[in-house]
Amino acid sequence: METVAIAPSFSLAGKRVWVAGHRGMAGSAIVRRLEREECAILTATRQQVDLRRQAEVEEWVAEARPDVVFLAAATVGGIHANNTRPADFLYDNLVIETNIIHAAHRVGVQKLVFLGSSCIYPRLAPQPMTEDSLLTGPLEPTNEWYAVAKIAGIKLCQAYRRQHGCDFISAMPTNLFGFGDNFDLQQGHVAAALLAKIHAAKVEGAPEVVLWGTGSPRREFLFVDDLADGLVFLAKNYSDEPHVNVGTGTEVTIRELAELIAGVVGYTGTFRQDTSKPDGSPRKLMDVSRMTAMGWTAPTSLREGFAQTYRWYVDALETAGALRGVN
Ligand code: GFB
Repeated sequence: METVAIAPSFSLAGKRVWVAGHRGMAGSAIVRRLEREECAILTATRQQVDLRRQAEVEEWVAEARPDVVFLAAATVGGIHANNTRPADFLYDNLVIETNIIHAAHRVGVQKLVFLGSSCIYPRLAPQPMTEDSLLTGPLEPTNEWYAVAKIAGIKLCQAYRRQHGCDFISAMPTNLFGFGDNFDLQQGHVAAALLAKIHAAKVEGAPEVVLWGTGSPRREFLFVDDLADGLVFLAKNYSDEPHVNVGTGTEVTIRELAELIAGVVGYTGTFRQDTSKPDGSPRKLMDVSRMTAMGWTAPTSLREGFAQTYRWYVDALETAGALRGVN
């Protein structure tokens, strides 16, 4: 097994911790996790700071003076969103990470954790994908814009570490799901889209649900609250240049995912594949031996994670329905 140097423990106690992107699925999970630490959590709304505007970011960071930053702010989406909005995915993500990383350096942030993505690896990287497979081959075309921006973020952290001695680290989450996901059928990722579609089919009594692509691509899914726990673990225990994969090390086909979600939702209809829609990467499975060697593994099973997410989703629909009734 790989050995990874555990850094002398970095304490969050008494620190001012900025979660950039706290309204998003990953950012809000990080806030939930940090509530168990003895730190002050800082957040900024979009009205307070447009993270794409350098002057606004620098001004806010200079005033807020965070000691620690979790950089979870990003323009994200599923395969269709990535494929059809390449400028948003490249521009927004490059500029957000550049502004925050540079501002963090200027005010002397003690620790910054940058969030990347498993799509940084080559489309046909050997599986499971080790951190070392970065930049060894061509990217998956449906999300290369997002991937290029995230690779730049890793390199920014490494460059500021080398040139300025900043303790900036990068974590690469695998495909995520959980509370606060984007359940939009066009823009969302597969996990949220299938949960929403399968729930709607159950409620409407529809006999079948359409899945995009062939159903055979393989993906790894991590419950977002487990991701947040892994990120806090890394903030405390890791301080080095290489980025670190955060996943479960297990995978399912898209078809198996649909069947698992149907079991959670209680849907008994069938699935039809729409092969006019893209498959994307044939397989994306993380090698998580660096995290495992440091002593962290994801605690929540796929079924339990989806059961919790489904309960959250039904509650959110009911709350939205009740609010519509009031207004
Ligand atoms: O999560 P997802 O949209 O993106 O999953 P990626 C796409 C896979 O799920 C493809 C299939 O194989 C699709 O054909 N699929 C089946 C569906 N039904 C659906 C559906 O209703 N909606 C969606 N969205 N897909 C993402 C990147 O790639 O990986 C992100 O787009 C990020 O930027 C993430 O990097 C980690 O897994 O292909």
